[in-house]
Amino acid sequence: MTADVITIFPRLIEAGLEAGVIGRARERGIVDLRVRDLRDYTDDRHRTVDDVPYGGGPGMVMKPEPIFRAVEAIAAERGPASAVILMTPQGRTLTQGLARELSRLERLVIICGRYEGVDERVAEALVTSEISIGDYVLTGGELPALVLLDAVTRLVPGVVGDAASVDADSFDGGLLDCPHYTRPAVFRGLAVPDVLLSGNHGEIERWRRRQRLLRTMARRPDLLARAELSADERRALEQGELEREAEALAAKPRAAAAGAVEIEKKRREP
Ligand code: 9D3
Repeated sequence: MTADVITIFPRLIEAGLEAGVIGRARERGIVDLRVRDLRDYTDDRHRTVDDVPYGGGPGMVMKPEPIFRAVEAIAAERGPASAVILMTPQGRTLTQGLARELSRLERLVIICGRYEGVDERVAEALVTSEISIGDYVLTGGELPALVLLDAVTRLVPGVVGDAASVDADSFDGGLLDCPHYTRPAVFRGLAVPDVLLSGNHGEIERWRRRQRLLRTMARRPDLLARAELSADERRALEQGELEREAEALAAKPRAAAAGAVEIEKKRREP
């Protein structure tokens, strides 16, 4: 897979792609990720990428010409893109399913917006998908592009060494993860659940599965409708068998910093 990111902050993108699993995948040649400085595709002395909005209003709009030239230059070098993605708050929300679809494509081009937005003709005539990463306001499309590339790249075969940990996301069927612990067995009076020290692998698997169900009920009940549950789990859920324990888990006290207490209270009593 190749991906070319068009941005006015190339160092920000480059820094985000150097570290960790993705950095290693690039070094090993499994993915070919390149950063393009939008200003390299301008033709004026000041390397101008923005202009005032037609119709007036605050802020600036990204000019279409440099973006069209950048995408066309990438196509000339790489061959035509499989998808030209614009990172924008107006896009469809990135999900694991969308990341999976994008990971199967050969050639991605990703455009990062800045300022008030991008000239609409870019969206009309160049872009194949507009994507957002969620409903909160950022200052531009660069961090969203890194989030998208992180989610997509790790799904490319060979990028994550342990295929089981990639598969877990899809096979584990839409439930939240169970709690994890490592040594020591007691830390500042906080003990690891006994079952995890028991060596009884059947019991450990059952405990983990139950924790995942309880956590999902307590924190993300919206996920349960589409989760892959056994017939017995569905039945237990519908008869409310885990309800009280999930409620107790949701109400369980966590670390309390002054400012966080009110925020977390709203989480439990929306
Ligand atoms: C304060 C400006 N807003 C006026 C209603 C519009 C606006 C323009 C540009 C809001 C955010 C941005 C910059 N954000 C992105 O380019 C962006 C983004 C985001 O802010 N949240 C989630 N996903 C994305 S993808 C691109």
